[in-house]
Amino acid sequence: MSSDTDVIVVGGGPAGLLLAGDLGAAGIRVTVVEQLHVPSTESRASTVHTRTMDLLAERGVLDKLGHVPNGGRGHFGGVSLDLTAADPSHPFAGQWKCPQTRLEVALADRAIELGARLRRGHVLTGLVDCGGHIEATTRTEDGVSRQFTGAYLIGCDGEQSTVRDLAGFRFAGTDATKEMLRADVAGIDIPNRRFERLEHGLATAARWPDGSTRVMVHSYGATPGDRTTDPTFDEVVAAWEKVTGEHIGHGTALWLNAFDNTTRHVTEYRRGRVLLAGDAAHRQMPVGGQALNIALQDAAALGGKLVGRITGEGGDELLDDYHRERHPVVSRALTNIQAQTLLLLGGPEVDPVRDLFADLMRFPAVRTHLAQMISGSTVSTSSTETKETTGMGRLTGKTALVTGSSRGIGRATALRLAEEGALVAVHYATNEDAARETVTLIEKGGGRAFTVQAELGVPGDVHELFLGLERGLKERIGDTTLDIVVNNAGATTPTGVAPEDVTPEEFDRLFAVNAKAPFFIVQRALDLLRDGGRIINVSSGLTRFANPEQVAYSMTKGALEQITLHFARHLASRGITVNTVAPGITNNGGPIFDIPEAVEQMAQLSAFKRVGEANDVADVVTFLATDDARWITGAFIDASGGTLLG
Ligand code: NAP
Ligand code: P7Q
Repeated sequence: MSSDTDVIVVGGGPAGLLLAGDLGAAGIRVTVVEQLHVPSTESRASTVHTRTMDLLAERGVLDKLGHVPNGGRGHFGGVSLDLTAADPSHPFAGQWKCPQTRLEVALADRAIELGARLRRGHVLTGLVDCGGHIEATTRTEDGVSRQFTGAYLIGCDGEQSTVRDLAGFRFAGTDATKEMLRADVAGIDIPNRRFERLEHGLATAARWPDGSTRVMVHSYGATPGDRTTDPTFDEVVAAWEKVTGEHIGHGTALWLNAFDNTTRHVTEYRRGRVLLAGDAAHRQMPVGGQALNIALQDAAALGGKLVGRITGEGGDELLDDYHRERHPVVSRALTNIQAQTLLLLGGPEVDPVRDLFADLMRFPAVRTHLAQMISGSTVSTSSTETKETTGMGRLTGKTALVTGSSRGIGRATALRLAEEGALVAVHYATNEDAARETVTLIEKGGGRAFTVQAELGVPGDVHELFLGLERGLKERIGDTTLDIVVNNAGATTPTGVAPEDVTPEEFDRLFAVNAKAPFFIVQRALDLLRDGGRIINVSSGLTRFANPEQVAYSMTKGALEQITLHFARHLASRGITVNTVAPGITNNGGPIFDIPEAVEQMAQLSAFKRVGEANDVADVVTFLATDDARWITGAFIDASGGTLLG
């Protein structure tokens, strides 16, 4: 049997149902496949933040929820924080309480009213991207398999997402290092506790209206080990006793659960016709109740883009906008959740940080900032925006290409330029993961960047580079204007090769990557560069410091420096400056910098008796990129910590 639909949503939790309703409202045919036969009654999230309240109100869902009580003050990592600080005049300022089960019922009713089809009892077993459409195969309990076809398939299938696995999304992050146990216990009478950090761990107890008590406990240092099942009541009893001294073993466990601080985030929210939203796209520790809120905010953002795409308002760039919007926001949320986890579950060693944090939280601006981040407010939470509004970013509105910025000096430079507000093209040759990590680091800091792949030193290299660069710029700023070019990528020769042993092939390779490619990059960039632009060539102190083993490499750098001299004259009429930065030995994260004896030896070459750090050089490059360096052109800037002083 086949069932044609525009969008297949896998997972009938809050994110999938909100999305299905939004698509249905726009007249889009949507089928939700959900493995559970009946909605889950398990006790899950209940905190609803301001932005989510807005989303629910806009969709008429809030009215269907009945009374949604205020959830009182919030906290940041257990340090009390009044969330109304995000925007005290907002009608939904603060946090609100609604059990996830009730929310799911209301969202499902709405989705069905708006024409979505909800197919329960279907487990997804396969999906195939057929180019023009997606085919999904499901299996029901009685072994019947069924096919659904749709233009797009959305994985809203939670933490253990099958869609994520089947479609091959990369789920990058870190494994758990801390575990917390939770239980609802009947028949005990213990005092309520709110995130009490005691000598041996953290304890929370809250009496439910039905008389049972929700306990949560972390014994400092407790890790999940290889846990695959829920904890036993005995485990909870033992941990509770260790941390609080109270005995609860005579009670009856109604619900037992463990959670940990595994943190993962997909590197892309879209792969072809498959997109993810909610816990399928990110896993985080459930502190502060952000997961449900982030999931609903994902779904709402995706809904708008999908409607635009399917009704023909825009092309696939709309779907990539979804990734671009949500990835940085969620990355920041994951960072704040990790910080909160440390503040809550770190042992006594985090006490000074907590004290300092509590001290900082006395400042209204800090409270507002944190509360906005948690509330999902649209009010500026990104440092780029802050820089734009305060005029702090020296490169705001500018674009930059940094070749070889997957690692080392190039990565540090990309990060610094982005911190100053530039949109950065992160170029790499083969190390895609590292280049993506550079982009993620930039986005975490509130900046903007994208990757561009091209191996330099081979035929067609510069053309390839500019195809990627121009496409990336066009998608983001609508044109291909370039302000800053940093020729940083460089091939080096292994140490220990005598000048006598340099082969013609090695010599040609070095020249192709280090001199020829930068020349044609500059030539090709001339059409894109705005007047007042910047070209910065990363050479080496070895053009003025003899090291016979590096003669061929140094010759290429000598050639590179000629670009600076001649193009500085050529481009001065356009206000474009061209300069050379010459690092000495610089820690680029390579293995040699892990050997203390080698580092000690290399350090002796600098007047300051240390090796350079990538940021030492990146700061110089960044300075040259700013308007502050407008009067410097054709210069050789020694950034070697005085290595050339002799
Ligand atoms: P690195 O850590 O070795 O990284 C090299 C970067 O260049 C990577 O992003 C790499 O991309 C890219 N790259 C290398 N060969 C390439 C090719 N054929 N085509 C395209 N991209 C290529 O570099 P680094 O040590 O930071 O050095 C950066 C610049 O500073 C170089 O020009 C170097 O000569 C100069 N420099 C370095 C030192 C030092 O001590 N580190 C000293 C003086 C000057 P993948 O990741 O994809 O491979
Ligand atoms: O010694 C360098 C040096 C080197 C190397 O050792 C080997 C490597 C990492 O493969 C390539 C390399 C690139 C360089 O630019 C330098 C360098 O700049 C340098 C070295 C030793 C003493 C002074 C230097 O710059 C002033």
